Amino acid sequence: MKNLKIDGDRLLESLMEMAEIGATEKGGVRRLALTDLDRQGRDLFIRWCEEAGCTVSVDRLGNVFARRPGRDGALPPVMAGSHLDSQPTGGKFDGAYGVLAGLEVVRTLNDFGIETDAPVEIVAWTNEEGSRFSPPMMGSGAFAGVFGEEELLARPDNVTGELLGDELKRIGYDGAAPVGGREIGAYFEAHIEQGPILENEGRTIGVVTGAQGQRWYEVTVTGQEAHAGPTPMKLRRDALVAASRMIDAVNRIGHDFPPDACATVGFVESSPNSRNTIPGRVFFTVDLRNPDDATLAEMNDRLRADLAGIAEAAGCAVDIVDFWDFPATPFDEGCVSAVRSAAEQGGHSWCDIVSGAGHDAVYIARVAPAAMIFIPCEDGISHNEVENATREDCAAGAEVLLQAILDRAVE
Ligand code: HGY
Ligand code: MN
Ligand code: MN
Repeated sequence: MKNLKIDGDRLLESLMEMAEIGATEKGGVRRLALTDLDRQGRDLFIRWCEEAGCTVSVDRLGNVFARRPGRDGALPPVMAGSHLDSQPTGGKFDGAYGVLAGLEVVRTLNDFGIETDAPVEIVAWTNEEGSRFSPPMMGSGAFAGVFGEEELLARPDNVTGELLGDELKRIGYDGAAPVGGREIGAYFEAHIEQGPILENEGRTIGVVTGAQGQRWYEVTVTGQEAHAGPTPMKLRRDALVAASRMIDAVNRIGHDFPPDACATVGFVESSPNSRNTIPGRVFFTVDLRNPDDATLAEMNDRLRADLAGIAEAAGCAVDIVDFWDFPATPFDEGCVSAVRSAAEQGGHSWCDIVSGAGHDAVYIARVAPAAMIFIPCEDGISHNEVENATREDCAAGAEVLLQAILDRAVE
């Protein structure tokens, strides 16, 4: 079975057809979690899985599982998947590649009439991105017992306030299957790297050994609304000026803990957002990351100290809420070496790599042996409509996924 070849053209065609759902003018994808477009993507995925002979189930949080039977149905399934939801200005490959590479594995096993011992399941997790509804990785997080179902069903859309549970019902993906509570033999997730390392190193496969830790915060700066004309500069308590200094301080934290630290402010709301009123309130988010937990803790302390000092100097109040976090997460050695051997035997150039992004595999690693396979993306760009990956790299990643799955699904 070492020489099985997946069908790269078929994989790319499926990726491009999926990318038509939510296609944007600049060539990207906007398929926010639990919108009608997310429903259309799920429906298409399910149709393809059923055409490939899979049995599909949906759990109470909308996670979609497509099961290809194995010789022994009592064995825990070997699972492959990722997510179909995207960022607002997302790309064609983030998430969809891992789901459709899993489908390509099933299609290839069918082509060659291969029966595995363990069942093989492809999964599309609900709301990995955490853009419309936060925090991210909700479906996999609930499956792994990190989040409670009721807590997630009550989460509001970050802009409109619509509740996740209502949207799940509206699109018809409030499934009947229980969330989690069942064994997974092994979980593999293929994904674009979303950074520049593989491309810069000239490698086709990233053998992902783990993911860096993340901490997300919600910051509210409170000053005083006042008239932009009569209010003397020295009497102002301008929340937006204070927030802008804080945002610069966040960026400096990212630079002050080299070589791996990352620090980002991605969401900002200023009120009352009127041209001739001094802003009295600003809400913004902070995303800190580092592969080392102790350094991430230092970054946290620095963040709190810097923002408190800036607020005081500006005569404003600042409230910092710890919103969500997960520690640096190593993947299962056995699964990682299955990926490494598959890359090696497939003749693909490879290197070990730590994931800069969070992925569903990070939560599934808490309840099952898990690992990831990265492929390069053009210029390392992702969460951007220009996101791109080559047919050859997509095919190589799917082949490695196939062999890693066979390594665990065939005794
Ligand atoms: O934010 C992340 O790392 C991922 O895209 N959810
Ligand atoms: Mn992703
Ligand atoms: Mn993403």
